[in-house]
Amino acid sequence: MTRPVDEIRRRLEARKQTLGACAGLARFLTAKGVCRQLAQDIAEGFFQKSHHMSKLSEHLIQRLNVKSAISLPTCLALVGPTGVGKTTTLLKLASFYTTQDARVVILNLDPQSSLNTIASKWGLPCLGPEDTLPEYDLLLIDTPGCNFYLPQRVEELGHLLTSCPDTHILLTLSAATKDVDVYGAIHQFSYLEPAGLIFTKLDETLAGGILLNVCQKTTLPLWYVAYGYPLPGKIELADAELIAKKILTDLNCEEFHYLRQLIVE
Ligand SMILES: Nc1nc2c(ncn2[C@@H]2O[C@H](COP(=O)(O)OP(=O)(O)OP(=O)(O)O)[C@@H](O)[C@H]2O)c(=O)[nH]1
Ligand SMILES: [Mg+2]
Repeated sequence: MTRPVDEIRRRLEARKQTLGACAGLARFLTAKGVCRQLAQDIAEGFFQKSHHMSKLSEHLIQRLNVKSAISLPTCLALVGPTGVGKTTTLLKLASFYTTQDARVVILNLDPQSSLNTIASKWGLPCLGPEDTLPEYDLLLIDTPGCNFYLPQRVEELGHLLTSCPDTHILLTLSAATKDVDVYGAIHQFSYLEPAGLIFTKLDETLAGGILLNVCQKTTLPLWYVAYGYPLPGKIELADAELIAKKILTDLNCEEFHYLRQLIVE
């Protein structure tokens, strides 16, 4: 028969192990770019329920806000900070929807962009603001990058887009940007009332957890995630399961293996 004191000792030992594993998981998530408080909440939630690794992603999935069932949109304008990959992503979207037999037309509102050259190489109609648009299923609008900390730049962009009614504006952000500037961009670009977010450059960061952080800070849903270069690269409709998997399993550092040892598989 187990003595009560041994039982207490066993429970204390088990509790200590759980606390250690919980701290390990929180550290791992933080290393993956999840902000400290959220990482702690996820780790605690995980250890309160099943400790099975396969259940971990569920704790991330429930915190991701993805646009459900994107049917073919008719008009998308990509706006965002300079260099985040708007033009590249627009071309990826053009390629993605062209392979689904949509008639894609590009409207280039950025005189600096090299979009026209690539679009013509791909046989995609690429027009300027003065041109008459042909019939299309999907109009993709590229815009110039903008220093969003200067409100007048965002307003200018708004004026540029007034000629494009019924457009879903998608704020394009790089996953490899510091959280504070991502939040800054979301705040400053809210003037344009974006419908959702695109995250690019997921291949260039260890810290995909930024997508989770952003979902806690804004109600804007994630529409697309893009990674990979050269073109046509890769673009996907945002899918919570895939994003969670990416955060948990891509580009893992040693801490992940440490974590696996702590959690019963
Ligand atoms: N690794 C990687 N590179 C990317 C991705 N998207 C874009 N890039 C690269 O990022 C750089 C900038 O991309 P652009 O598409 O020109 O960015 P932009 O937002 O249109 O830039 P501006 O129009 O100047 O504001 C280029 O070198 C692209 O090849 C991506 O998902 N992954
Ligand atoms: Mg561009």
